[in-house]
Amino acid sequence: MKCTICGDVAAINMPQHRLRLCEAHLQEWVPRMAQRAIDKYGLFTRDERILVAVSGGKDSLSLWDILIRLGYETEGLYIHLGIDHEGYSDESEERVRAFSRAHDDAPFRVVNLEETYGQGIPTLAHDRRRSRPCSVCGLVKRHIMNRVAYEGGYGAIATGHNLDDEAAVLLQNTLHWQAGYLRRQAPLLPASHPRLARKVKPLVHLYERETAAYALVCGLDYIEEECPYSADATTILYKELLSRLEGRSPGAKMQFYLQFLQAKGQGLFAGGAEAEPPLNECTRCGQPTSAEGLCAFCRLWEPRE
Ligand code: Q46
Ligand code: ZN
Ligand code: ZN
Repeated sequence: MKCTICGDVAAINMPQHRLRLCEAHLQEWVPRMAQRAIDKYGLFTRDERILVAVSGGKDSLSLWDILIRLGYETEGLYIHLGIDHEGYSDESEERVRAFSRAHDDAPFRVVNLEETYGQGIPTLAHDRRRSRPCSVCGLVKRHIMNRVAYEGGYGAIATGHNLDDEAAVLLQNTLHWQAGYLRRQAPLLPASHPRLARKVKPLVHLYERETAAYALVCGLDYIEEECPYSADATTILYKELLSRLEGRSPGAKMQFYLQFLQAKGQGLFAGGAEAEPPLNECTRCGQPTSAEGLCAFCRLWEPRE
């Protein structure tokens, strides 16, 4: 198998693009695809500082690497969730540190939940009697990302969601006709309040296997284990279904997602948006909340009666 551009040994075959690329050309092509998404959706400008949410996994570290290569001013944010299972959180943090060292000491900060708030996700979820820690975790991560972005004056928070992630969410939202979610699903989520940061996903045009190949050829040292709580069987099933479609018809996944964005741009889901509830300021942390008094994050840490 030969690289379509230079004829060298190809590292990846991408039938959906009718393209096979060698290691060197893959390292050029992937950042170019990200840049195209940044420009197409107006995710951010060169004047803005970007906070990159990094987990230590291949997608977020690839994203950070790509944004550095593209010359954007970035800072990594690692949230240590206190997940002990096989040292998951410690190991992940180590990969983020190693990435920074390998990239001329790229700046990053760590927010350690146990040190800052006294509890990690597993015990917090257990105390709050949540059967799955992910609902608590999502809330906590969103709050911290917004806080750090606001305090640090960042233009946007970038996450490593790829095309496979977005297509799986889209399939799920479509099968359940979740109009509200469909309306909000986009590569750019605008800031709805001055204290909430814009959320952007520069890798939405890239398949998971493309970011994985990129991480590999760039020699990124990422954590291969998934979070022990991440085995969400439904998402895995949706990804499998889409991959089967893709196998039969290369590009199916990409068309499904991109044509959804296009249809949305043309007004699909435009009507019927529920009015956003008015936002109050949390009396403790000041972050906007639809609740009166404390926001959902601050209520999490309240002692239970
Ligand atoms: S980190 Fe947190 Fe995820 Fe782990 S506990 Fe669930 S939400 S799966 S992206
Ligand atoms: Zn080549
Ligand atoms: Zn609060």
